[in-house]
Amino acid sequence: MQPSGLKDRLMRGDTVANAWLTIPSAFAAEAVAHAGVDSVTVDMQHAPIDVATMVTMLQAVTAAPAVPLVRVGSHDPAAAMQVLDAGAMGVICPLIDTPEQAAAFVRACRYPPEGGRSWGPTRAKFAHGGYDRTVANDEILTFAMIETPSGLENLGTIAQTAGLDGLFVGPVDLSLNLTGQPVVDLDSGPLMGALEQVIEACTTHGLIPGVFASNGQEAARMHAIGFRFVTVGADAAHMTRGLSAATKELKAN
Ligand code: 3PY
Ligand code: MG
Repeated sequence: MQPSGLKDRLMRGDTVANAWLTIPSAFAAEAVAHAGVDSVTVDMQHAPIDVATMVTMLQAVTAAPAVPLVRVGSHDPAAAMQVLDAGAMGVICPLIDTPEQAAAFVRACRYPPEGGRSWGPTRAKFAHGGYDRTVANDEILTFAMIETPSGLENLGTIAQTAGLDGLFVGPVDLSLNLTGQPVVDLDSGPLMGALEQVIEACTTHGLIPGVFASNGQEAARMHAIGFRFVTVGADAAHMTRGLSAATKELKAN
């Protein structure tokens, strides 16, 4: 099994640019994976992407110089196991509120004796040049999403979960929970304090600090406060912004 190198880079302290896929299309995934990003995450939580389409998207990413990851839609251990068997090299799990949920998530991503992942890397073995229990346990990235008041409250214990690699902030849900609005405001309000708490928990417990950002400017600000696994935006949003700017440019002349 070929290591992806992504975990190693993150553990060494590198910053990684991650793109977010919401369009259910292998071609869109391929284009995004060639944009110079280090990793690409297929979003199975909010995007209209079914399992069969997700497989074609992972295939497209695997053929490009970017590492394929998936955000699963639920805490069901079967969801994490299925995307790993399909070839994801890491899993982001939404809405982690408790250390028990974090432990169950990590357990689904690690083969025994470290965890309870069932053997069956049906596509992963072709995608990664074979599949090996110990290499997979070392290489597969696990990110628990912090995006609720309970997640924030339990940060200290969630961060101590054995086998967890990183915390990944969902700033939109976190803002919705903290302010009543799904609006990311880094300049006023409680979000910045919450982000700093997550960075501190990662520093204390040796975890990778990850976050979603919707554009380059926001990503740069997240990086400046300490996040190193940084999403630089989602496919559909970048497409809309680019085309909208081009249309405005045309019509301004
Ligand atoms: C959030 O910001 O809540 C996310 O889940 C990012 O996709
Ligand atoms: Mg969210």
